[in-house]
Amino acid sequence: MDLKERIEKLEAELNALKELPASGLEAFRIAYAGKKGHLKQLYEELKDVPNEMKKEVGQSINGLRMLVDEKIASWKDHESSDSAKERIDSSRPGHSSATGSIHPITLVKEEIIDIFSRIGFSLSEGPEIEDDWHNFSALNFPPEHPARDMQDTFFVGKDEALRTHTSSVQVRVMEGSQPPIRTISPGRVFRNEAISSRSHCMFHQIEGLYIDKGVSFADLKQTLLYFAKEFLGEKTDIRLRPSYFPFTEPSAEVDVYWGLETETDYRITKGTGWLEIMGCGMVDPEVLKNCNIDPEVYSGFAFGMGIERIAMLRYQIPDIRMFFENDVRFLNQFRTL
Ligand code: 2U9
Repeated sequence: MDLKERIEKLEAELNALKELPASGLEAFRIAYAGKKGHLKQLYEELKDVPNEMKKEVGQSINGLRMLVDEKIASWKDHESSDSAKERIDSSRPGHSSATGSIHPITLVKEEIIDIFSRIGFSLSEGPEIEDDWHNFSALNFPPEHPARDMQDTFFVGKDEALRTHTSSVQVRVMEGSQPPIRTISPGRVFRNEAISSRSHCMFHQIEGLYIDKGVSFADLKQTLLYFAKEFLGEKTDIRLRPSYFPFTEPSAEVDVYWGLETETDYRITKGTGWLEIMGCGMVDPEVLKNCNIDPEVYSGFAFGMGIERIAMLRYQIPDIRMFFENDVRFLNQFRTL
């Protein structure tokens, strides 16, 4: 076989070779492009080709060399991706993804729900957009009460507004069932107020309601004392100061004894040692009547607290706005997972 024929044969062989031969890439490279490979041999023999044919034969060998280079390059890509797969080290530690933390409002809310559920309170929730009846009228707010004003309430329609308290949920519970009723309602409420470090236009409340035959003010005091001791410790004491709400009569503000040991105690209790944590009272007979419960047969108490206020005291958070900024440096401090 002369040189030209051998070149053509090798070219045909290479063109027919679609897959990397089983012997592997290095064996192929040595056979074709190695020191003693086909190409080397052909270039050696080119020396003896008569001058007038050298150019043509030389170009054929160059073409063959390009074909070999192309094959090696394409199989190299293949081989490196295959061997990368083989090189996966399954003993290496995996990537850990960041886990979230539970929001302090949720932590405090769940703790309060837990304490009341231990003495038989059930959970009730309701809509954030309420009508005038459930948010105001059923709760004995007189027609001219300032809370009904645009300046205090966010209206979303003629008769609908964002609820200003979760009492509206409890009106719905009373309308839908007869006593005994023992329920607590946590949720978001909205008030058209200027935002500051102490108040926000959106915050969370948790309210309780207990209606049955013979429920008295003594039951209210004892229930709230139980809550204060469970939440703040066995030594905690409470006191009730007279107050006023349209939906309870009599009404009271509840203080816990916080202590007067540090400068902070002086500051937050205004030098008294006592700290206000919630409001309460006996449900006004008018409210019971509005919700189809006979005030001649039943009586009840109710209480309400702002969850942000309680969480600020528990975790010494100085500014209510921190709850709603979602700054991970703040949120990460409440990791319970
Ligand atoms: C019904 C009848 C009565 C719920 C009550 C309070 C007193 C109270 C405030 C605490 C701080 C609101 O978040 S706050 O601004 N709440 O003082 N809430 S009695 O009384 C009810 C509830 C439902 C049917």
